[in-house]
Amino acid sequence: MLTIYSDDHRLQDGKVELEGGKLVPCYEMPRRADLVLARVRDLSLGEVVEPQDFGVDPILRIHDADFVGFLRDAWDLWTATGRDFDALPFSWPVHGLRRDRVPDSIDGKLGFYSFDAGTPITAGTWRAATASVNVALTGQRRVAEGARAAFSLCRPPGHHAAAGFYGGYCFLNNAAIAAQAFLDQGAAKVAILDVDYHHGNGTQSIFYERGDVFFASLHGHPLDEYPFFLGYEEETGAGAGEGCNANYPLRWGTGFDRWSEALEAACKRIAGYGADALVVSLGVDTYKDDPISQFKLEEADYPVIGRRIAALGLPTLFVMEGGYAVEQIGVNAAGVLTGFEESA
Ligand code: OKP
Ligand code: ZN
Repeated sequence: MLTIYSDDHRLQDGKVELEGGKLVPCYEMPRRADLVLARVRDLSLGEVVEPQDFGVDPILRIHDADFVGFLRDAWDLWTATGRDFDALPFSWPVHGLRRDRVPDSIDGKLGFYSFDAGTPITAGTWRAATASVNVALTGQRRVAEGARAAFSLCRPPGHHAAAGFYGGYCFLNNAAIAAQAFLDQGAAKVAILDVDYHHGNGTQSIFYERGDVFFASLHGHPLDEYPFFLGYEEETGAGAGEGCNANYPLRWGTGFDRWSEALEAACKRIAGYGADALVVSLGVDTYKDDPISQFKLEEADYPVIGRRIAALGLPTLFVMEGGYAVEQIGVNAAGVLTGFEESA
């Protein structure tokens, strides 16, 4: 399988995130992508190529122009206030507060365009996030041109980013932008399967009222787990998108027996939808030793996931999302890909 990778991911190297009342070192670190790439090379999974530059237009097919402008300018606005450390928000326009006015203050803008304090904006964030989009789009192009599958080794991840806000280590929604690119190049319907431990709230919200993208997600139950405020089973889509959203929330402690039943159900829904292409939001933070997650998947489970996805028989783009048991991330991510290749 072809892998797409850019060294520019290193430009996103935040120092701290707010977690459980403390500022702790960022879990989402450059070494994650380095170890996935190392494993891809060790296994000789296939060629590794650099991304092409697709510019800002495919990003604007998914994200609001004001939000994209904010991400591009945020670091300059932040440093103009005399600060040279990472930018984190601290106040948000929640219930009853005004969302119809965007503050001039960079601190106000950070809160306006984010949903958590775990996602630092740094000097290199815009370049890293746009490179990650190009990694996704280069893989998408190869699949659209006839490859059975490709692996976009995206970093930073994307599935928590919505049309107009960032968070959850995500700035631009790589998987959503790639799905839209399939449609713009002639696909009638695209499915997105999100197997990351966390609910893909951004991806769901982007496509919630659309019938041309089916979104299925297996994730920690919102009653238990971040991002807490979306991802219930009863969220099935709205308007033209009614019936095109499927959530499989699973409680803390879920092991592969229960998880793979949900995968089977999600795959059956995707098979019934009749997509022309599949985008997989590939997070491996479902692993038993992940430091921020509470599922119990084991190393041997990941190739099984890949085989089940391959059985859908769809042109498939894998897009890297989460996974924070860093020393194991390469083995588990590549495990999915080799499982897929064995049965493709
Ligand atoms: C990004 B992706 C955990 C704090 C949660 C945010 C997690 C973002 C995960 N105690 N911090 O879905 O892997
Ligand atoms: Zn995750």
